[in-house]
Amino acid sequence: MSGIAALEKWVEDCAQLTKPERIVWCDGSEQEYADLIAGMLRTGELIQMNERAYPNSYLHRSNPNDVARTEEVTLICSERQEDAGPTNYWEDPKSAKARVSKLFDGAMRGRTMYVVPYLMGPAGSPHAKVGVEITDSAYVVANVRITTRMGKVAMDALEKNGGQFVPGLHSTGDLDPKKRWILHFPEEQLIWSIGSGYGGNALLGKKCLSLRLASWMGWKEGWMAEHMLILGLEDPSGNVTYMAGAFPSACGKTNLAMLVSPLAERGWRVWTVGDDIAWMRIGEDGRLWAVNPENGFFGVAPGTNVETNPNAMASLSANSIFTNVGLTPDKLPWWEGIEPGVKTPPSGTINWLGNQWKPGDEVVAHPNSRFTAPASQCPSISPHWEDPQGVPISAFIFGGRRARVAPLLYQAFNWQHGVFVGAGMASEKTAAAAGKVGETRRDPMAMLPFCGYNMGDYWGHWLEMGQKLERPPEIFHVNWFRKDEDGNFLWPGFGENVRALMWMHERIQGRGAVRETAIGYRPTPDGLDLEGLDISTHRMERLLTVDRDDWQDEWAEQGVFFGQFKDHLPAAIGEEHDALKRRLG
Ligand code: OXD
Ligand code: MN
Repeated sequence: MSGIAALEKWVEDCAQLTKPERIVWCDGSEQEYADLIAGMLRTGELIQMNERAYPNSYLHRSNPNDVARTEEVTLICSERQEDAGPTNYWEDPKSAKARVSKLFDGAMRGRTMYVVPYLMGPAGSPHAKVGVEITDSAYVVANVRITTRMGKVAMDALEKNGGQFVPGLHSTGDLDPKKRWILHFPEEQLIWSIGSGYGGNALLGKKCLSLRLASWMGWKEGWMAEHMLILGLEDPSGNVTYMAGAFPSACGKTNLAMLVSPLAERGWRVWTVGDDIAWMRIGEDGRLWAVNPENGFFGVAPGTNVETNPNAMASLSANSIFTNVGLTPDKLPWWEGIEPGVKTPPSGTINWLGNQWKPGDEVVAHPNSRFTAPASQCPSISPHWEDPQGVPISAFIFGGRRARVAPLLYQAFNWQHGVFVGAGMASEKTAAAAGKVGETRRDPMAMLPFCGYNMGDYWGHWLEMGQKLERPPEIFHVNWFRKDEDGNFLWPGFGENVRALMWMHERIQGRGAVRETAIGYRPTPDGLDLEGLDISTHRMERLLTVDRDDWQDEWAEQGVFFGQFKDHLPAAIGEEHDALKRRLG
């Protein structure tokens, strides 16, 4: 939509439909935030945390039926079904609007309607986009204020950009899962979401705008919106090499983006640019430049602690909102793994449902419990994270969670092969989406739930972008999660992953010891810098092995997956699949 008049008209139309008691335009000020918080403390939507340990921080407990993204009610409502493709749920836009507008009818009766302008991307950046979310949830407004640049700054950007904005209508409705719908109208660039107040279902700037609608825009306009962290690897000479990494939800993007290097004394360290989303355009120099459209983190809490991710712990130490974690009697947050080695919470801890925790209870925090924290509080935040033109990307890292099959680390032969590696990605399902955890599913480029158009065309777009780039990024694949026969992880992970980044850095420079395998170049067992790490050559061999039988099965599964895209599957992906077969023998 375009123009202040269009914005006002849309707000009026939404009010007529949803019938709120009052309308509040949010300006993003401190006072407004303080008033919102005070209101939610009164209603019990928020609980104040220990003010000394966690200043200005709050706990929210969601409805127990509303704890994760719900993919089967997330629809792409493109005019043509084939533009949504076989991996998206689709409905004709007219029928979706007719059906779901009945649910919106009167949904805000007795409630406040907040009009929330927000900016995705740094202020003044040519990459930035304005969104306006209408919502009846004060909790959503507070989260949007942390995770985006919200209020006046967005209205100023809207004025400067000629009035362009992406409208998103959100209501929690009655939180009945049967009346929950997250609808995307890509041709119109419009979002409708009802029946959920949680994460990517409700903070419409995140998955809905910045990935599903933005990926469609990028396809039409020649840029990329990806489910990727962005990090900078500083080498001993002080140079920083930027890399973007696609991992499925809850597979360690935040941890990798905020990695604390055990080799910092030798001059290797990691800077954080973003932990979830990258918008990338081709720069005048022919390289790919990335910005993080977000202003904060909506990270998975369980497993986060001072050893696994000290930078996340520092980020969430103030001005944060916790969702569905436990609460100790001292009003501190508690989740599984919050203290290294500690399995049970202090006595008197309340679980995520608001009940007294007792020994034998399954969990204290919900597995998809989250922290919402300002990115500016992250000690490793890059000095360039708000550069309007972004940072130049030298490598893409694809990865997933796989007990077998994928080795610790390998490099694609070239761009086309790398796109195939991304298209062939698979990972064990996590608690970030509703459904069964642990099953392996194919998740190309970690975009399965977020690609707003036909994934076959999406690979075609990747291939085309590669042709336009003078210096396309090198493409790597990692798997920190490989296990031995007894189910133990073979690789220590976390900070030690810097060693994989260092190998990538060497490869980007055209150096580094490799062995060619059927799936790509892998390091030789002594190719990784393992100084100070106690890990045997035998173990490294197991981590790096490419098992022919496993890969033959993998090849067959990939074939079934690719088959559904029919004539939308780019020929190059088919060629790479055939070539893999030949190399496997
Ligand atoms: C997220 C997700 O919340 O991917 O980032 O689910
Ligand atoms: Mn994500």
